[in-house]
Amino acid sequence: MTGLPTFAMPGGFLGADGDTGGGITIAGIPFDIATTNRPGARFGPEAIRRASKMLVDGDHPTLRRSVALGLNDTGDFAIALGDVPASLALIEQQASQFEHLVTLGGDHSIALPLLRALHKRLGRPLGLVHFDAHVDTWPDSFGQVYGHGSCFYHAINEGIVDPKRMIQIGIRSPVQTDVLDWTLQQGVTILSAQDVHERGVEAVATQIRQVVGEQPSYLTFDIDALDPAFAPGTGTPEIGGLATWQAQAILRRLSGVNFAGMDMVEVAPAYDHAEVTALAAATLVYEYLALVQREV
Ligand SMILES: [Mn+2]
Repeated sequence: MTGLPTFAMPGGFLGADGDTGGGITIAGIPFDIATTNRPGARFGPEAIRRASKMLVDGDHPTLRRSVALGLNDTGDFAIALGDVPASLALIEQQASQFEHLVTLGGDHSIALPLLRALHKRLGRPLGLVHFDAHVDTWPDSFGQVYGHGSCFYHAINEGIVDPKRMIQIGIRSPVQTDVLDWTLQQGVTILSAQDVHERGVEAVATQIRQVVGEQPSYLTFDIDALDPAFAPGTGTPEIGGLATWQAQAILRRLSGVNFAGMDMVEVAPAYDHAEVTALAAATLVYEYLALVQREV
């Protein structure tokens, strides 16, 4: 093995540099003022990038080539400090410049402007594969309209996401019955964490494929879909969640899904231990990259 040891590599995700043009672009979004509980996800991008370096000392074990090849890391998006609506507008504007964007959050509110930008680019409603402990379809969070628990309420109402092609995986938090009922009435498929445990990863992957179909889809991954034992570093942890291996095994079974982008959100390093949350987030992004590169 030659070259720099992993810990000495450049600071981009998987050691990727700035824009080499085309392909897939990584961007960080250090934004967490739309959180409802513990803040801190503004430090997520930095922690995920640092943890990702350990993944580049060999080829992907099933893709059998380097996931870092041809990857760009454009750095962090600008945000408007202290201003949620202005930040969401800025995020949408910056996201619209990239063909295939993978973002490192940041809290989940960033998914709305990212989906808005992608919807404009593709000109049709998207399918959504949504890993989370929370449905994130609250009309507001304690009065905050664009809080991190409302991103998919807006995405559905704005016609950006087709709720009949939307599936949530890992859901288990307390939720008002009217919010849950509204979500189901839109046609969203909800798989609880218990469903995943009881049915197994193969059945879950099959159902994801059936729901999103062949049209373009987006992957949004709230790290709190994982159990706090595997991902303590997040703002709103809920017990009974997915094991890291389950999330990885489900993702690896989604080859062929027409993914047009991804975000990894809610990694809050201040509550992490031994970087396990950051490493889980980095590795799941790595699995997504391997998945979409398989289609090239
Ligand atoms: Mn969540």
